[in-house]
Amino acid sequence: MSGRFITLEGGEGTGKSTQARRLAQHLRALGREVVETREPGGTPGAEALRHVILSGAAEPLGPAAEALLFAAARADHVAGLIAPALAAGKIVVCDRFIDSTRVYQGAVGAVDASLLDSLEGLSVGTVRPDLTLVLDVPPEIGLARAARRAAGAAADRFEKEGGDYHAAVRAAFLARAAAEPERCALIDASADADAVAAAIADVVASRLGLGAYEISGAGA
Ligand code: T5A
Repeated sequence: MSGRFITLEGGEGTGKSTQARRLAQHLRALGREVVETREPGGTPGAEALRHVILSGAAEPLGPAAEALLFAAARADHVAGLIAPALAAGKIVVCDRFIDSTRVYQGAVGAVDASLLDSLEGLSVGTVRPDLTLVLDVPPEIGLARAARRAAGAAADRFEKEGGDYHAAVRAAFLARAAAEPERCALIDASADADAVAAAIADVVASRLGLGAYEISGAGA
């Protein structure tokens, strides 16, 4: 038995967490067993590394060292949660995965692609997404949303970067979606959360055959 692996990617505040939750609710309403998870994190070991990375403690070590930490967290997450869930026939919905490393550490951080290839092979092996939803909004909208949600909390290691950085992140995600159209679906995430959820459910139905969409009224 083999499940399906769906990842959500995009810049800060594009609505990945909101839509991961909405998609999981939608698939459960269709009678599917769903595991909702996120990166960095998802297992106790990976959540501990999340704290180290997002606090900025590893930033002075440089993007390559941060890539090593993301890969270590991912290896634990894949082995401890994702691979067993897929083997049990479940649908895994994951907020960020390998494309985030390729964008933040690779395209923007300029970490060597061959190092990232090696780390990806070590951390995920053959566990690859069946479908990647790339959520796209202009960075100023995404950052404003993230700031509203954080309501006064300090920006994390990546949120505090400047406008050029977030524009480069957006461009790199668009390039990844264009380079792998069979795996990736580009979603205009500037609409309201209900409309984005409906667009995602349509894509999941057409690409993976996982049910037709009915408005659940779940709210953002
Ligand atoms: N990272 C991660 C790397 O550098 N390399 C890696 O390999 C990995 C895995 C993770 C950081 O780590 C970096 C990338 C990131 O910078 P995080 O805390 O997980 O940090 O941050 P993000 O993934 O960026 O999550 P955010 O919480 O910032 O954004 P989301 O999940 O995209 O947005 P969400 O759903 O939380 O929504 C934000 C706010 O907007 C509202 C929501 O209600 C919420 O208040 N909202 C909408 N408002 C209007 N219209 C809509 N359609 C809306 N959808 C959501």
